[in-house]
Amino acid sequence: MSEVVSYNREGKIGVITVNYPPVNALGQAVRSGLLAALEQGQKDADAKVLLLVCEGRTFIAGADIREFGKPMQEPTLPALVNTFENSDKPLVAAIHGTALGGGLETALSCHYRVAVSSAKVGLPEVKLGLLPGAGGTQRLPRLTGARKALDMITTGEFVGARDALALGILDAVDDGDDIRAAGLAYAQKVADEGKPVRRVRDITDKIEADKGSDVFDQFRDELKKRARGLFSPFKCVDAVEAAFSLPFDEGMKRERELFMECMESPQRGGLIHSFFGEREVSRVKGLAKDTPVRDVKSVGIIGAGTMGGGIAMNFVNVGIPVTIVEVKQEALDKGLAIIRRNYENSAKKGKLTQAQVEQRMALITPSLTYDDFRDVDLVIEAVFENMAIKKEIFARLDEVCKPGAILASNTSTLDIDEIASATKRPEDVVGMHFFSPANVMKLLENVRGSKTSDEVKATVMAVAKKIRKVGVMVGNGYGFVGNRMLHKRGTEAMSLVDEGATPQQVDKVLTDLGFPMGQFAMSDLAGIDVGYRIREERRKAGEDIPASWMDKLAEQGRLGQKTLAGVYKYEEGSRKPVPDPKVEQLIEQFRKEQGITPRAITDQEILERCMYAMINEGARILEEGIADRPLDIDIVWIYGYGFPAHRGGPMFWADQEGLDTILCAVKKYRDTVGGEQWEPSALLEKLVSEGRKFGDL
Ligand code: T1G
Repeated sequence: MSEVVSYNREGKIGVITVNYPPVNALGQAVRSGLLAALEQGQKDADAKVLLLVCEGRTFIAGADIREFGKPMQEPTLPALVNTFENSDKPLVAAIHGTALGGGLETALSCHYRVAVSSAKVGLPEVKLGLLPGAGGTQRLPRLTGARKALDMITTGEFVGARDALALGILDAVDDGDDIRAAGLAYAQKVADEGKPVRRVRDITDKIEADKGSDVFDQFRDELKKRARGLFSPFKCVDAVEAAFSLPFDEGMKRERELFMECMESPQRGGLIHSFFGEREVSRVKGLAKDTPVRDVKSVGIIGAGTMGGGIAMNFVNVGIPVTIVEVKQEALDKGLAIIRRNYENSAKKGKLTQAQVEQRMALITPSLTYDDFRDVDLVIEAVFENMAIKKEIFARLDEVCKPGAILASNTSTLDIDEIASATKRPEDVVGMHFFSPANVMKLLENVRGSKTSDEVKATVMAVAKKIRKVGVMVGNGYGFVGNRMLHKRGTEAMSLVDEGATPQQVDKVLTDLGFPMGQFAMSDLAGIDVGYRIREERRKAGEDIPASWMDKLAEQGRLGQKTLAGVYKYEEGSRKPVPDPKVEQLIEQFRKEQGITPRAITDQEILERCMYAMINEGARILEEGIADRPLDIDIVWIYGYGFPAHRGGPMFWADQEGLDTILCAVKKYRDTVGGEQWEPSALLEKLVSEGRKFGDL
């Protein structure tokens, strides 16, 4: 018998138990173990009914993703589930935790399914650039009908046990939390009542009901909007449609063909890289697993503006009380009013009850004095980017906060060490860079200063997990990882427009690549004044920052979406960027003043200059150790800057593009465009000369 699957009998019930931590994934050992256990159960004359149950925290959470891309080993999953379904003894699946992907498909090949009420089921393969490849697209619609099956399979969203019961996916839900007992009781009932083998493949009423329906085309149209540029969601619809147009076995064949097409798509590689990357970034290089973590049971926030308010919501959302300090009462009132409005909007959408709104608002204490920070465990400063003001604040925090309190800055560019130098406890100072809107964006760029202690680093990574953010630890340097690379892309985007491109041409190249919005639409969202103030700060600091047509927009009060005019113009109540002839005139005027003769610029040049400048900078960031691994950069960009996850992030994408191609282009632009951003990174040169990739680092 295999180590990971066991068989025993309890009375008339043959019990097949999977125990393969952490999530009982269907690796080769589990698949062959299941097959052997099923065979044993078949042969066990005293076993009238068979029960499939799992040890640990969850039922099978899918195929073993780590096996993808490697040669497929027998038994294959489709063969296994068909063998299960063909069992001539009733098979019951007992589900706890999450029955996902191949796990749910295995349960669907059983004849009855029972779950504890806390369980969830789902077919999230589409999130990995795949589709359910072991019968999920053929069996699920036989239970739920076309629309619900399409919804579950094209979104990958999980469904709770009670809803799954209502949908016919489950046969029973047990209110207890002992899945083995619940499974045995249900299997006993099947045995006692002599319930027959019931194969999902034979259930056709829902198939007949939706045969020839236009729901498939409706989903294709809808996916054109919500899955723009993605490959597998459309294949999911094709596969489910096959269940309504082909006999079962041919439908299974069609599913396999479509599954293999998804497997071969580069998007699968990008999405799986993102899946594991999101988990890997939580393991910080050089930080021991058992590094002590401080308790963070109360938080202080300085500034009730857009960032401060959003940051506060993250903590009260998980029940951590927050004290917000502002300089003036009206700023405080305005900030809290925005937070309340955000929650009430969620309540209007049914995402929160009014009681939950009040409960969260009750966890926020407005204040006008730092003294109210004396007992908090963590303080996050979220005021606008001015070093002098930030140092003043940290000096004050140093006086009032208790020993052991963590002092964090939400700065998006400034030097953490310089901020820390304003205190006598630089080891307790760290950057916690949230992204706007802070209550929505998943990324938290945690910035270690040169003196930040391991305990503080481990604590802010744990805080990220606690407030449901993807935390990435990065080093201290201008713009850290994300903004530093964004700045290079921005510089190239600006130059491309100076030289002849239009803002909308540049933005279209980026949205065609898969970004939710382009460089200039993003500037309009963030506010033209934000970039303008940073440039003015740097000019005041003596840096030679050239004039730009963007400054003229700011000086004319075209600050972006908030003034319904920036690089684009906006209709009242709409976020849709509309090219504005006035801006084109302004840019033409600017070119004249700069003596620039515009030229035709290709989309390929725009792609190369915007993306390769970022990647060259990403390589420098790795050289300097500001990012420990290429995947840290990838996850920062996917969760903080909308880099399309199906391309795996900038460094993963660069490997797909070919580092030699990129280096060649970098050198071309060094010689033609110029600028320090086109000096090839030593790391990039080294990898190319050794025929290696970022993925090899
Ligand atoms: N394969 C391999 N490893 C997996 C895994 C999987 N399916 N799921 C999780 N892990 C690892 C994960 O990397 C982490 O490892 C640890 O388990 C805990 O995960 C034919 C083709 C189950 C909801 O897409 O959504 O079936 O970092 O940190 O927050 O149709 O993991 O500790 O080393 O995420 O509690 C379909 C993916 C596969 C589910 C648990 N299944 N997993 O969340 O813990 S494709 C999925 C999840 C398929 C068939 C097809 C979540 C979770 P480490 P975690 P969690």
